[in-house]
Amino acid sequence: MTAAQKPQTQYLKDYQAPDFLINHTELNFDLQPLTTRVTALLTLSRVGAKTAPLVLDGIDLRLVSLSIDTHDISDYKIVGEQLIINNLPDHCQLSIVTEISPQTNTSLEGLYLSGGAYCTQCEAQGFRKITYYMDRPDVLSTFDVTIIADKKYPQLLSNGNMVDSGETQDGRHFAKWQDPFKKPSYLFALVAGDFDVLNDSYTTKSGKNVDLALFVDKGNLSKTPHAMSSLKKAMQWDETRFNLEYDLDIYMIVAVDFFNMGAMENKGLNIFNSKCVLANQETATDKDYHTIESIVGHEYFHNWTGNRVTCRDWFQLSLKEGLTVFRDQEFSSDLGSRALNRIDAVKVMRTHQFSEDAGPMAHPIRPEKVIEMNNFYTVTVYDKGAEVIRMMHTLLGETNFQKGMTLYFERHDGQAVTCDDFVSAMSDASNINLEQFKRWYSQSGTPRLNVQQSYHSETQTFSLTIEQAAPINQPQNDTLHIPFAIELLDSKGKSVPLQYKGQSVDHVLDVTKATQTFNFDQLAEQPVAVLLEDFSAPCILKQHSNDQDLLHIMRFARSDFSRWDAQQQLFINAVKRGIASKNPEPLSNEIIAALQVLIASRAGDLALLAELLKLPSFDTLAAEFETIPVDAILTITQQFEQQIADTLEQEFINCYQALEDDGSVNAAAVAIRSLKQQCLYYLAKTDSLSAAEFIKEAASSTNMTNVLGALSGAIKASHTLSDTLLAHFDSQWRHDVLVMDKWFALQAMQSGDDAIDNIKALYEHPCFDFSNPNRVRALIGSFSHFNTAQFHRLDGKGYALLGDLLIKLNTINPQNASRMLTPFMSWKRYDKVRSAAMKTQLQRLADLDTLSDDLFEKVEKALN
Ligand code: B3K
Ligand code: ZN
Repeated sequence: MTAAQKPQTQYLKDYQAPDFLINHTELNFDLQPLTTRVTALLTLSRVGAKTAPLVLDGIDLRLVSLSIDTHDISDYKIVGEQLIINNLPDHCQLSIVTEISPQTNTSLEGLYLSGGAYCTQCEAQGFRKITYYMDRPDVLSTFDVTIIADKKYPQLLSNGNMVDSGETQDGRHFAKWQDPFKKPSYLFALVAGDFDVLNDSYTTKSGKNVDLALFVDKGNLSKTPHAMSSLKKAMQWDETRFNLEYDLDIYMIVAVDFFNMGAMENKGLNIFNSKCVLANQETATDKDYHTIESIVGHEYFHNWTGNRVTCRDWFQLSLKEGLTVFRDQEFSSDLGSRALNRIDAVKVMRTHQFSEDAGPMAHPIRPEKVIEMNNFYTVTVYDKGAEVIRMMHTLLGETNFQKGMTLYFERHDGQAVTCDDFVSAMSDASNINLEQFKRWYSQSGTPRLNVQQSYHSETQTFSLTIEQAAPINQPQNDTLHIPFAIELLDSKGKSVPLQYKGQSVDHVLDVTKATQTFNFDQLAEQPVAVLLEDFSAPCILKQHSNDQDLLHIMRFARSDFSRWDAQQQLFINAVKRGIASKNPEPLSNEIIAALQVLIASRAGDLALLAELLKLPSFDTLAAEFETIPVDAILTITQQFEQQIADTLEQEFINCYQALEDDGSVNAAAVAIRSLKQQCLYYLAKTDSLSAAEFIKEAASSTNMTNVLGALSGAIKASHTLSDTLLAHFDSQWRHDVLVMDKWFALQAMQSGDDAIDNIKALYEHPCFDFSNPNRVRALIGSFSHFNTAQFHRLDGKGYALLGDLLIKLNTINPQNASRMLTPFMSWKRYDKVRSAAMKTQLQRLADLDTLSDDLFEKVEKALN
């Protein structure tokens, strides 16, 4: 790659306000598969220097004409991906006619035609593939959009309200939409297709009627009620908890099959990946139901946190994403189990986010430099971003936090702002100083906390000394402001009041120094400390808890999250001991006994109980080691699971039989199914006849949660029933590609020497399609993330499978390629043979003549 070809890096420090505003945008689309004509009429006004040219972004566009107030313009040039126009008057109407080819656009960015419908994806910088524009989030404009298309696309949709529609003279038809709210180009959307529609309505708390419409492929109406009811729950929740109401007369969601991510919050016209909308009990699992509710909520919540107040520049992405993830997490927690939602969020942090933050793609939640913006829709910006908001919520409390939100909207409604603006609103509304706290926005890496405990019986004093150690592999490590929540338990398991010298002490300790000691007195015995309760800060906690303390916490902590956390730590300790010793000990009797008590009790939140029975994932365990001992982790976890399965077989059978699943979708039934599945997971590892019977029974159920539980349990245990069950599933579901994705994901889990060849053979399956991100992720994403033994084969065949795929995707869909690359990013953390084999694959990519910016940025970082 020559210097001229090398992708350009953009820096936050170089931000400059725009020289022009686009007060109004009129767009006219004449939709044709290979030649869609886009006419843009931009009402411009100069706000920068008199001499400044107008610089518009554009990619893959054929410029047909450029005129101003009816005169053609000649004083322009196209340099790379920019159209530069000199000598424009201070106020003018610029007309730009371009042509694009939606049918050949496989990047799924800009305007594309797939699965029989036209649709758009503009965030972050896809609008420039539609027309020349100031494609940056701080240019806000009102939009009028006219869509003309063949009648075989009966629905023509865009943002805002439909103001006109009818036939054209040549027998086609049109619709005209107006969006009264100013928005940046990334929130523009257009859809043209032939859909079934579920209509509904919602009355806001101030009495405004909002039409709701959910568009899906023909024949899918029976799979829409859950998404619609999720939307109404989200609308109501945002009114109750955040006092935020919807603002347009109509809210539309369109589900499409070809989509690069989950969904997109375009103003008034959300576009969703069909897998995040469609669900009924036969085709979707309970987990799918939960995901749909959460994503529908997330996109809806963006209407205020993202659309009404948007980002000044893309470095500020966490302003809307971190905050909106926090809001969707709270939505799920208020509606369902807070503990389980917290556990899920923390699993993501401790596995994906911590590993990103310690690897070559580490970046602060507000990145400072970017080559390809699409590479920064990361677990760091989203999930760590949400943790940062959560910490502010912990420091301020709900009342002050809501005051901060109100002030944020008072100050910034209709604006494009920065993360600093958000923190200022929070700080000003609460009178809490957040200056030091702001460092969370600029520092990458996971802070490590070393905690020492000491107890002095003479003074009945207990001390906790917390030391902030530098994150691994990260340069900057200024001392952070960390809310560190604790609970102290006495030997009977009672929570003891926190006090020192006659003053009560808040259970959230304000850690602001590099080393800080907190004292507590009036303690007649040494307490057991529950540390970083509810994961109150995204840190790695280094402590030396013994198994006795962990068992005590697991039994008595007030936080369900912390009980689960202690259980995980017990397993982690056992795995580490096992790996360190030549003759690994089995799990201790105490641990087995604790599990036995849990299963026998079948009490409390059964879904939490199911979680408590699970060993930590491979990724969780891998995070404990500098060089990941792949084989040792796999061997020891298999041994432990076999031990649990064999020792507690009868308990699992009893539990499985005692639980009655009535097939409904309420929380109690969902919890029962998840516990039954966990029992089956272990039972599949035994030769018990009951297991085979249960598997057959569940696999033939009409509830997808049960079917998938049975199949995945059987396959992971290499149960003799696996092949028959998989073949049956294929013949039963071939007509439904979303369900077949579950089958591809199961196939990806296979073991044995021929696993790679078998997986490759599935590329020929009639349902497989390289240009559909769902299919690719189901098969190869599942393989590279979850089939640890096969992906990390010592002969390198697993890596080559992914490498070959990435080379193919580099041209078809760079965004998807870049996401699929992630497992290679941590190549340096494996043993010599494996890391060399992974590096070979990265080098193959680096050597390509035409490497997309998306892959270039990650490959270059990984190799340097
Ligand atoms: N804002 C979109 C993500 C856009 C991704 C662009 N590569 C969905 C969301 O976070 O709600
Ligand atoms: Zn979002």
